[in-house]
Amino acid sequence: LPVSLIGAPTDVGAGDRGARLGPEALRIAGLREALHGLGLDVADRGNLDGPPNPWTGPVDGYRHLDEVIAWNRQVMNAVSAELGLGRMPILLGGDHCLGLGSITAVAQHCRAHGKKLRVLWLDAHADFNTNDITPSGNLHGMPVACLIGLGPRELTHLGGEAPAMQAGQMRQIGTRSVDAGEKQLIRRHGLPVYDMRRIGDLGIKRVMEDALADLDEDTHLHVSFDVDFLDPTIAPGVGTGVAGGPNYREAQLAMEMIAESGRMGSLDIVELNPILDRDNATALIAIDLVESLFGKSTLVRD
Ligand code: DIR
Ligand code: MN
Ligand code: MN
Ligand code: MN
Repeated sequence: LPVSLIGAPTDVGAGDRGARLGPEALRIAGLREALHGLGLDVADRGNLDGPPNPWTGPVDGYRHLDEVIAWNRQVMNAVSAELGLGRMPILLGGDHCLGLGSITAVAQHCRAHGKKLRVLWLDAHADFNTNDITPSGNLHGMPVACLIGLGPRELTHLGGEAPAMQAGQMRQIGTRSVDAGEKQLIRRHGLPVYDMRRIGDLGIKRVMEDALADLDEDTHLHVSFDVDFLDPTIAPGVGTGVAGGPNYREAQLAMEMIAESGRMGSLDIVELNPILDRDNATALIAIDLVESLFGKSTLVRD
């Protein structure tokens, strides 16, 4: 499948500024060249345009709601356009509020083509807050709630119909920071979460086998890769790093197993914050893992 890079240089949904530089950091670290080196047809569509970050406080439990809506519309339209061309969109964030626009577009594409949707949410956080339970008002902590229909109408109905997906179509992996209200909401909605405790119990291999179970030829797999999924000792360039994440080998095995499923149809790479990074090391490790996602392996395997 040919792939298209879409930059969305914004941090309107985050609690720290700097994720707006994520797309350039990934380009400078050689994302296009790495994918090209795997034999892929890669087009870089450049960056989307949207409102600046007003850097103001929460209103009704939301920070920068209008700006988050505007950026997500841009992302949804750009991702839709690439899917319509038969290309695989790779969203370069930007903060994780943009996962809403990206996945809304993917869900519409699946509906139109009678495909099943599975979303892998690789993240230290559940991103399942709503305005009445959020500790911060930051919308990068709310996209999963919006996707299943909990949130402001402009976000839950971004694609016209709501919800874009059901909780049961998602698998969260690597979770280790969940707010008090989020915990209750996860339980109430039966959101499938493989937290770090579960990875400790079962190992990453079993967890990925479970998360990738029951995919068939008609399944579109969307991977939403929040770079803070990784342990902060190997990926310091993020705004909200949390100790106790997957190490390099666990992350690489997870990515290789996703590649082996053969079902990935779209990808987000979000929350990279070069301002907080050391020598662009987090962009480099993200690219290394994305190569694994696209099938790079040490040996020929069959
Ligand atoms: C926290 C932090 N749960 C919040 N969230 C995220 O503010 O809602 N950090 N997503 O990356
Ligand atoms: Mn398709
Ligand atoms: Mn996230
Ligand atoms: Mn996160």
